[in-house]
Amino acid sequence: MTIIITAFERSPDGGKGLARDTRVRWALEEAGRPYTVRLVSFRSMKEPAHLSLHPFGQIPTYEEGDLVLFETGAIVLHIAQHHPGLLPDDAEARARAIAWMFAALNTVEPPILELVTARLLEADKPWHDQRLPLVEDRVRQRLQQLSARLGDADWLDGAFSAGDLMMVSVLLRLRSSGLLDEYANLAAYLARGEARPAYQRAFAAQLAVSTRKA
Ligand SMILES: N[C@@H](CCC(=O)N[C@@H](CS)C(=O)NCC(=O)O)C(=O)O
Repeated sequence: MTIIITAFERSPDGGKGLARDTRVRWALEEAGRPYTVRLVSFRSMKEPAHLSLHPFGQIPTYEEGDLVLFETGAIVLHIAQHHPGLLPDDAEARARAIAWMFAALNTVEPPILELVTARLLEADKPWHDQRLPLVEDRVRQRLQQLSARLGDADWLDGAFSAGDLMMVSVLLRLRSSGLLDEYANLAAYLARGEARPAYQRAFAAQLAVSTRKA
């Protein structure tokens, strides 16, 4: 069955891979599933046709036959549950990999998004300079904890899984902040994720949208 995802017609990051369609593309590439992409403008994302797929008017969405999904956690989990390569066969290891997906989205991503917001949208506020270090410290706290748990392992729990895919995707947003460089094992973890051929293909595909001729 054809898989269709949505992505920004013009990604605000200009193809740096930070828009969340990249993590879905990555999961599909890891699973070896072909897909097509419907590009949406910011305006059309808020119109009824897209809102019927995504109640919050965002990307990405995922369509496969009658199934329509939104939320990257749900989409990547769906892909991982239906194709080999992203979740271990052992039931307990599988549950732990899923826990890492939730940890990435619920525990690590929120302070990172707070930092992105502080840097991009609050730079002109009179309290910005006082708030920024507080927000950075909340990110550092999570990175410290994650770094301690990862130690010198390649991946979070045994072999690469959807938990790593989601964690690497979330951490990538920190690249420009320089905070990751304070944790050598996390920087190396990120580099391992980005070196995966499936990630490379996903990255190239999303970049091609930004560099295409009009
Ligand atoms: N929790 C959602 C977040 C989706 C999200 O924030 N998407 C962004 C692009 S990365 C978006 O569509 N932003 C435009 C908007 O919210 O209007 C997920 O993981 O899918």
